[in-house]
Order: sequence, then structure tokens, then C-alpha cells
Amino acid sequence: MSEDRVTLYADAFTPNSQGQGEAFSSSTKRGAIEFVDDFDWYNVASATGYLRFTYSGPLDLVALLLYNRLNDAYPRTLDPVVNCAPIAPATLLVVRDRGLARAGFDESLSGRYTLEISDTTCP
Ligand SMILES: [Ca+2]
Repeated sequence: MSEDRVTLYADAFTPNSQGQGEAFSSSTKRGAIEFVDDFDWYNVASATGYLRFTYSGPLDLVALLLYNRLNDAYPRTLDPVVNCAPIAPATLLVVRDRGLARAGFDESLSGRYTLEISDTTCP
């Protein structure tokens, strides 16, 4: 009787470190929703102008503008077509999978998103 041989490979995986509550007031951030229940958040209290949100892949991501708390009952949700909104008077920005039900780390490019704050008005 011969032994079976199995070879296992493990790709190193380092979670994206953006979205742990850091201040975000201009330019661009690239983050990722990697895990089920993962959400990223940014302090946008000192930001002005317009927020744009883009992503690709199977995850259904959503960007929420909140006034004061992570459990804000009335967040402004970025329109999925325009994906742009004036950022004031929000103080917190949250990005998550719409249903908090999927993870993106095992699907190529899924869960990766880009946020941009600029003075360019929304269409
Ligand atoms: Ca994340």
C-alpha cells in the first residue's frame, strides 16, 4: 500500500489597513471589504466638497454618510447610479457590503473600492 501525497499552498493575505476611523478630508482612499461583517469607516468631519465612490466585482458595496454615530438611523446612502454626493454635513463615512453577508478577499478585485473627495460637483 502506498501513501497518498497532498500538497497544500497558502497565499499570504494581508488585509487592507484603510478604514479604521482615520480622518479623511481630501484626495483618494483605496480600501477593501474583505470579510463577512467587515465595514470600513472614516472621520469626514473636516471634509468639504463632493464624495465619489467606485468599486468593481461581485460584492454589492454601499457608501453611507452619517451625521454622528455608526448606528445613525438616517444615513444618506450614495445613489448607486451617480455614486456621488456632497459630503457635508456628514461626520462619518461608512463603506460596507450592503447585506453584511459577503466577503471579498477570495474573489479577484471584489470588495475593493475607491473613495475620492474633490471640489468637482456631482452630475
Ligand atoms: Ca476593510
